[in-house]
Amino acid sequence: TGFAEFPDGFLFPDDFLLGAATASYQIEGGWDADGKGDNIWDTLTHERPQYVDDHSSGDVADDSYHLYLEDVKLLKAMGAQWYRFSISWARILPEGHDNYVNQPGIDYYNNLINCLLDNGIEPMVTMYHWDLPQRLQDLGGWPNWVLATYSENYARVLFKNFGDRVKLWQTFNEPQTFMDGYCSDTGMAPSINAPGIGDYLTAHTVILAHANIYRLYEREFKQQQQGKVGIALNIQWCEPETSDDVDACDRYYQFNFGIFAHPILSEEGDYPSVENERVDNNSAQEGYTTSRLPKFTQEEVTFRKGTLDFMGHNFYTAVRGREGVRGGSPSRSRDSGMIRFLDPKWPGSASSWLRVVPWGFRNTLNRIAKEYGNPPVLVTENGFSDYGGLNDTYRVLYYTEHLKEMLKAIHEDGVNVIGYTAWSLVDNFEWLRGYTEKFGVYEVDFNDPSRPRTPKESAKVLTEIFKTRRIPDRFLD
Ligand code: PNW
Repeated sequence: TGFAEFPDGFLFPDDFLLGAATASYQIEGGWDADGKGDNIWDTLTHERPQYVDDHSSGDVADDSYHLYLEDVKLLKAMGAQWYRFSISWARILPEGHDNYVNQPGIDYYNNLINCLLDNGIEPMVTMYHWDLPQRLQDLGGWPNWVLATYSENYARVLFKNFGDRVKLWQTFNEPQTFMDGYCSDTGMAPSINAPGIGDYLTAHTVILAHANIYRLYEREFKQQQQGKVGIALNIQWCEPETSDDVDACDRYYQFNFGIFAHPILSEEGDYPSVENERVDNNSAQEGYTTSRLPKFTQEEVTFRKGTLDFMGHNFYTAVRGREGVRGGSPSRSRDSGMIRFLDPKWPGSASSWLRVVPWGFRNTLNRIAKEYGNPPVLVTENGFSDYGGLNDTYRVLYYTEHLKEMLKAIHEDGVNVIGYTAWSLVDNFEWLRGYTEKFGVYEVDFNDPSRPRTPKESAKVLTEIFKTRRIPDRFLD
């Protein structure tokens, strides 16, 4: 039975949450306001501005540190039921440690959270969206396992101060992406060139930290606060080049999604076996006495298994994959033994990596459901980049096509997706691309000190969808 025959299938389930997302460094500005400490993106943009396409920074960005009331107005106007934002660690703990809490930072997020709740919008907090306090980077950053303890201490401050009102928590945003900050000296902050080593050490610490934070919540807060804790993992759908390349795509998935999901959700509670085997073998061949992929103790495995109330998933695009070895020695790419490339037939965007492949979304949601026992999934990012303009026809199509694929996964395939936030509420600092690529559904004028926000066509269509809770007929085939 074709979906088109069941237009009601394009309705959102009654309790399904619809909203939008942002992240602290990308929108807040106020980089040194009221006692905030430096983080690794302050350092990168100030010391190595040439790394960013337009040599810009998040010093002011959308100035949401001062204009958060405007952001809440936009959300309210859209009919958003929830808002996913992240907390800047160094705004709360300028030194990274919990010995000193910066009260103006606490006040800022209290004001934002209270304003959201006053407007009937449920807050979801991401604890870490890539802006590590510089003081912790000075100690080695994520490759240093002591950060699994320090991030638990940071999380305790957040639960204590905000947990009476915040019920949805994500520990980490896209560790697959920010681990790249430790495998290239021209990449994401902190741009440390240790491929095939720094990235795995980062992943290891993040997995330990995630479990620490989940168990901390369980021990000290959950009974009283009744919230949920998850993590946001991204993955591109991998479409095999030929039927001989299915395994290559499977390894792509295991090396980039399984690396985090498997230790948390699988029966073994370990890295995917194919990853353990390949990295151990390559390491030995390369002359390393110790595998570049760290090992978990049995105690850690037991402690960690099942530390997830929902799976956060960020979906943007797809790649094609085939068997083959590419990448320096050592590197994660070489370890995975697959070659990824982009299909020129897939429509593009302003971002070199972002091709529009909506069916990949349905496939990915099905894959997650199958592999991990159909956990509740919150889609916490999905969006499209262009170079700006209010008539963002391609963004409108991106959203409507992806929402349709997601609804098929829900209604036809039985995948347990329970919420969705569009990336992003507003145009913002797009990391190494600066302000050259736009992801917002609201346009922001970065040349105007008051940073006015203007709805694009996509904001209007999402408003219609959020309010009618269905895909408008004109977007149905
Ligand atoms: C996400 N990919 O990063 C981040 O969470 C956001 O902060 C960012 O602004 C947004 O997507 C757009 O880039 C991604 O290669 C980076 O598939 C790369 C990919 C996906 C997400």
